[in-house]
Amino acid sequence: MAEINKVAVIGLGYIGLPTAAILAANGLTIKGVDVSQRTVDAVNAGRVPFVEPDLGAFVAGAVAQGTLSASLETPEADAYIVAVPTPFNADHSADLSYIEAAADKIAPQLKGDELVILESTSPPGATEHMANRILAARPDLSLDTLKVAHCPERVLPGRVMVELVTNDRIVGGLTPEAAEAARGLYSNFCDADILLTDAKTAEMAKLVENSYRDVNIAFANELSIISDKLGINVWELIELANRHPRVNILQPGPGVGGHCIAVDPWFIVAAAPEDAKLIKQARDSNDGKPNWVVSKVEKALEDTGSPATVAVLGLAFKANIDDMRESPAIGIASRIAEEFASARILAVEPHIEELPKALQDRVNIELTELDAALELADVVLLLVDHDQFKMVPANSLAGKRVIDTRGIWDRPGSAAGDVAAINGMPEEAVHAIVAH
Ligand code: SAJ
Repeated sequence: MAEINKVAVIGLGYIGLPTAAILAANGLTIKGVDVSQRTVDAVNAGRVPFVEPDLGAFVAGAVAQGTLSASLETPEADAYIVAVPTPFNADHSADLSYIEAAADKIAPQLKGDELVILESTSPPGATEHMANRILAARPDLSLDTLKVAHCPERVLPGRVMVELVTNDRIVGGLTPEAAEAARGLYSNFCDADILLTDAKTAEMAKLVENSYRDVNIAFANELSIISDKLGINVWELIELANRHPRVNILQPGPGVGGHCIAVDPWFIVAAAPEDAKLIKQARDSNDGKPNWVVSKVEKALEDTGSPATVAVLGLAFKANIDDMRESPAIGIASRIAEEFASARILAVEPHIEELPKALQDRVNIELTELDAALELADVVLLLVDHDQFKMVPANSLAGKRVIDTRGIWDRPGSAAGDVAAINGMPEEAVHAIVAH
């Protein structure tokens, strides 16, 4: 196969853009492709249209060097990396339409010996589906020369630029030659092991990794509900249990968000509905956790008496990012606004300028600065453990009903100790700190 100098990265989102930028930083010429004019313009101006530490410097540098540019059109290239969304349909099966659209744009550009990589998280068989789509449009080509592989991304949002380099990678080829070629491309920036397999195993490995995490978070979430019922502080419980050398329980929260862990396990369930029982139960448990949080708010509002003001701290799907996709916090904020119509909801999210669309129609919810929200609130509902919230002085919670779904204050040795200890704090406020 010809040497790879020019790479087209299709989809300049949370994965595509970092991958494009790091390849460009390593000397390749990268053409980024996106359907959004706004994204294309931002990248061509050297800007990143979302928050990801260190990515800005990579993109600005590569654009200034002329090694990275973006366009709406798919160009000719030596290699293509498809990093488009794979949402799920109403029945939880995967929606492959973005992959199909990318394949349709790549097909006319091919000469025959290029490398086409699917990075998008996909159900088993999706890489083959993409290849079949290309070959149907280009019957003059075949997998004897065209190389098609799946290289699932595994980077953690917030640490993408580090983990692109340090995480081991799995590369699954439709042919061994495709896997080898993909390994060659990723070795431009990946310092860790690049492990070769077939495409279906690589697809499944990605889904299994995220399902493993989902199942373990579901366990932690179940423990938080049980502990609440039994009057046990779940954060202390987990800390203690984790002192066992072979126990490592994850952290409970208000539910599981993001575009990966809340989505990918469904692809396994859809592929083997009769057998994926534990995986499905974990999805259902994690999806059900927001109901439990809303019931906690209901109880706090009963105690407070209405009309009350509720500060909702955090809307992102996890700490220190601006990503709102599948965020349980947004669903919870929306439901509180709807179910407790007389309550005033003050949403605090330091990473955004305006309320997400899903909340804009709610008349009783407003985006508020942290200090103002804490001052006005009767009930403080902590949904995301952003660093800013960890700095909240314990005395600004005094006298309020506090529901700490992430355990940043409500854990022994952390701010909760301070909250409980502050002078002049009414006894009932101390008891109102909900242990779960
Ligand atoms: N969460 C908890 N408790 C925990 C850990 C996470 O409630 O102990 C929640 C988070 O708050 C969030 C959700 O789970 O709502 C997912 O967050 P995350 O940090 O576990 O994962 P993501 O979605 O940011 O990234 C995951 C990672 N997968 C694994 O760790 C196995 C990442 O490596 C993948 O690349 C990414 O999915 C992806 O793109 O698939």
